[in-house]
Amino acid sequence: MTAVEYELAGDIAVLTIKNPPVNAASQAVRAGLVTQIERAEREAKAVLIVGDGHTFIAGADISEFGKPPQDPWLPGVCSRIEDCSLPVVAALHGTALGGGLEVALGAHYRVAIGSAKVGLPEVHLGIMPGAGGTQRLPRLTGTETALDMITTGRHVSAAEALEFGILDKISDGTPRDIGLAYAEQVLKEGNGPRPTRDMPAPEPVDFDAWHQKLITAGKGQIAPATAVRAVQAACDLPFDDGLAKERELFSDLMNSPQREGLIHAFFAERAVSKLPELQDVVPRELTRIGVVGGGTMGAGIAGAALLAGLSVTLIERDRAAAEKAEKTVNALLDGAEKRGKLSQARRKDITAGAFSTATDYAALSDADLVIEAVFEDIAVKKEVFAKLDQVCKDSAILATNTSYLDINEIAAATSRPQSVIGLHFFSPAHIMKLLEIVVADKTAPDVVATGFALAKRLRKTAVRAGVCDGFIGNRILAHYRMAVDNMVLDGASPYDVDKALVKFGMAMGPFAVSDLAGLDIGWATRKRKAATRDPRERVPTYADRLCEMGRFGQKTGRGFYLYPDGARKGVEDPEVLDLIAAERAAAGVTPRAFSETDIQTRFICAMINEAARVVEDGIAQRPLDVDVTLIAGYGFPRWRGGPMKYADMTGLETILAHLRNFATEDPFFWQPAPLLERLVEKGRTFEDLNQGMDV
Ligand code: T1G
Ligand code: NAD
Repeated sequence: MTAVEYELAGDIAVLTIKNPPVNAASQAVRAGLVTQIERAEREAKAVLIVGDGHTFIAGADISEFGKPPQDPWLPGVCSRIEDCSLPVVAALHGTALGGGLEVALGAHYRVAIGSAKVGLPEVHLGIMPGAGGTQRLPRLTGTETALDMITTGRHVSAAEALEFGILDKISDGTPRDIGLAYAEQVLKEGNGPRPTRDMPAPEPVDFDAWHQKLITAGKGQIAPATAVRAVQAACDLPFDDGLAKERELFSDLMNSPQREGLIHAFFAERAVSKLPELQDVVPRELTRIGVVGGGTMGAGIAGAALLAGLSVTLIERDRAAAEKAEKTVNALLDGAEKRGKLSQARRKDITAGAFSTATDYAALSDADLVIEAVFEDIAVKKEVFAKLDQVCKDSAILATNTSYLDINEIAAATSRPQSVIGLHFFSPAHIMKLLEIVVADKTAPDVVATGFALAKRLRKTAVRAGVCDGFIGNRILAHYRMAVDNMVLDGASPYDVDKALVKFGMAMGPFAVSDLAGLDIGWATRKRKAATRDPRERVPTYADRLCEMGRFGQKTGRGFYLYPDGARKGVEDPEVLDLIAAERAAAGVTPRAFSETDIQTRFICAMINEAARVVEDGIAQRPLDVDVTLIAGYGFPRWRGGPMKYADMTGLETILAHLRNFATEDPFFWQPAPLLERLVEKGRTFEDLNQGMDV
């Protein structure tokens, strides 16, 4: 099979790209385009380029990144298309992204079907357009629009693309038919090639302001700001010099660790849901969802399911609580409607019965799946599951949203442990991307498969986790939290810790996160764990003092930070520093200084060390599952690829050396994970484990 098929339709050479699943511009596609353009010049009067299957071209072939480049390069291919002596039309459907849009910009005319989308999403991969996109797009759209598209990477609808001047026409029909019709019209009107490079250079804008804005907004990510300089070159330099500047900046980004991190994240996010054991397993049907408990999580889960087109019955303890939950869900739906995420028709369905509340569990008799989100108390949960087991139909799946509790114990309260699973959503549940699918000892494969199918329906990133205290994410969180708490006890200010970690790229500092989630959650966990703690463990108690003062975080207006008049961004509070100083004195600690690097190193080493244990214990199946969990649920910078990728890129021996060094102060907490020691000893990496190597 050739990657670019050639066919003569009258005077028009039709070049069809065939490289499933997304027609990525692989070496075979690039070479095929050049060969077939040359053939068309000998045999035809015009050229049409279309994609076979679902889409035009989704971009360069990402799997070739990091490997030696193979001729012909995409920039040369786009220029060759533009230099064609015949008029070239590109007809778009599906997505024309990155190098795909650049191929279309190399063509002289562009048409699309109405559902097509175009974009230059390279910044999401840590790079920028590298095949003329930064030079040709602004010539068509003007500088501001091109800067917006290139620096956000957003997908633009066909209608917008027409308005921006990217498309010449939108038509109904197959891409081949609408493309042929347009090419015939071009020939009939006697129009020849119309190279974008010959269009006037775009007008300059305040590029320094754009650059500065994107440096600040990038939180460490450099690609969007770098792309600004390439667009600037389109305004300042002749076309060929602009292309050379684009190539130089592109190569810098291609060789950056950020590109490596983001490409890892891209493939890891797709690998998490591909579990060999589920390959031939058919998920159970899902139409009706039950939710038990309509508090913070239950209401959010109900909202997420309703937004995905499922019907929901929510159970609360009494009528007043049910009405309160109904209000919360409706407010959440109002918000989604305002943001254009919910159609009026669907809203009507929801009001007409797709959503209901009840206090009697019998209302769940026909539910396909029930998700429990009641208080985090094992006795309450067991009682709820025993009741569900009685009222729900035999095929129904019973899921718990517990954050920490033992799902095997919950499953044992039912007569159907094979149908019990953990579905651990994150707050706010209708927004956060992550869903941990927690598989208990007896959970059946089709129940696991149904969890993944639900996640797909809800557009969430699902990661398989095993049962332990905190599963993947919260278990690792508890450990790195302890590392930062210890640093504060030893002399660091929580505010400096937050600043250092935001600088590292975390979405929020850990103390600001605690204030958002509520300090009472950690307090309850510390009390729960107190009885079983290893006596060698250091347990900083200053957060308990804050809780005793009623400082539970944002919801009480005071936590680690102050939130005057309902402010969402906290203000530092000297009283908290005094309280911590008093705790240090009581514990006999002489405070010492921690630099920004000290804080970042301890934080990331604690995270990696516990993550290695989580992998060794089989709680996460592969290191990449940890990476996706931390990125999608815990604000870890995507451009660093996740903690395990970060560890590989830093060098595992370096991480181990840090751990051994910290262990001289606190041997219990910093004891290196055996898996990490083995990997270093054998010269292996976490990526080797991702690839299935046994170490
Ligand atoms: N290269 C290689 N494989 C790709 C790919 C690509 N560009 N895009 C997708 N795949 C694989 C993906 O790994 C998965 O494989 C399958 O296709 C289906 O993807 C010079 C530098 C197109 C919107 O960034 O955004 O052009 O897991 O599950 O939800 O400037 O994929 O089945 O084995 O995501 O329907 C710019 C990236 C590249 C687009 C489809 N392009 N892709 O979404 O399916 S850089 C992108 C996407 C560039 C030039 C440069 C999405 C999609 P498998 P999927 P989907
Ligand atoms: P919440 O206190 O806001 O809500 C719990 C709700 O359950 C209350 O509205 C209560 O009336 C209701 N309820 C209690 N017992 C009930 C019963 N027997 N039948 C029906 N309703 C009952 O709690 P939450 O924050 O929504 O947490 C719920 C669960 O989700 C917990 O297991 C928690 O660990 C987990 N979780 C919470 C978060 C979070 O950030 N809040 C994140 C992930 C998971």
